Amino acid sequence: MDFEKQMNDKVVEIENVIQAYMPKEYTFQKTIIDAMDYTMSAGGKRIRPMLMKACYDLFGGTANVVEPFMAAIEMIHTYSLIHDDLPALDNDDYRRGRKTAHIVYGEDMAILAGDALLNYAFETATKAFDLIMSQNLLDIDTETIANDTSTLYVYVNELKQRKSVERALQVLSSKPGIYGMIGGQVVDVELTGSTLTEEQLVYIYENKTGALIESSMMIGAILAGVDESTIEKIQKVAYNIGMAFQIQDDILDETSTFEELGKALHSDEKNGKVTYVTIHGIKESRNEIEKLSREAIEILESMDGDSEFLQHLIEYLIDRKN
Ligand code: GRG
Repeated sequence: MDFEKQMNDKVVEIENVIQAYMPKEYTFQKTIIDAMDYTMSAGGKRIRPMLMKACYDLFGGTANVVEPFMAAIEMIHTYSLIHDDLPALDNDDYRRGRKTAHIVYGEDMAILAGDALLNYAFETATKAFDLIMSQNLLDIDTETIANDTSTLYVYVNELKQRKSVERALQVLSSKPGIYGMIGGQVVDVELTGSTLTEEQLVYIYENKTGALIESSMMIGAILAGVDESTIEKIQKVAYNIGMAFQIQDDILDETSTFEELGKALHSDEKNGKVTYVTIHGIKESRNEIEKLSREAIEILESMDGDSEFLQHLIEYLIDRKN
């Protein structure tokens, strides 16, 4: 099957997963449910859940335990976009081809919608525990479990899955935080308008953008039950993808069109931001993207499993037009 068709099919699957996990019930707080849904349902490439699922598949995952995490990572990403567009930060009027949340719902509701999505992401991810409960083993007394090999087998298996979900939750909660995305965003905001050292620029990119990409791919691998050294390799692949993705984002900010991007161009220049492109120029930036993605593909090739889709996805990401 050609890559584009495969990718479109996967986006449809992801949209269904996201819809299944978005909140539906409300009473007096309806506005916040609408505001959350407004930016979530505006589309977006759904790269993070796609990378997560691709890693889960690559390492032999076959269950639906990954689905609440796929929805959760997109909720966290969307919260960051809503907050990033606020007047106090980038002050952008368009996102994903629509007026931004604060323009439509007001600044107060946009702040709350971002907060709500971050919180709901964790409510959603913890639903993974319900999906791995094969039966209520806690109701069976310990002696019965110990003496019955088949119950013991189910028990130990469930325990392993619980450990994976716990580990995935740790990654999901730490990567968007102060040692990840928020850390990168804080430095980005503080140093806007200043000249940056290469070290500061790398810190911003690996955290502001890279952390969520790393968490997506690591969670897919963790839930599939891989060992530590494989998690480390996947983290390195994700690191390179994150850096390349952000440099490509900088290039698109200078070279794309409003129609393709679904948001205003030259926002870095408007906000006085130094980027990889302003420091190194477009040609060198493209070479760096090429190098980072080649390295990522080489690591994937050195690993067991069929990573063809993931490799095509990396190529698509570095060549993307939006
Ligand atoms: C304000 C809490 C807070 C965090 C800000 C993610 C972020 C950190 C800001 C968003 C703006 C930005 C340029 C971030 C870098 C990561 C990036 C390129 C985001 C856009 O991701 P895409 O291209 O967007 O995947 P879609 O709309 O396709 O989901």
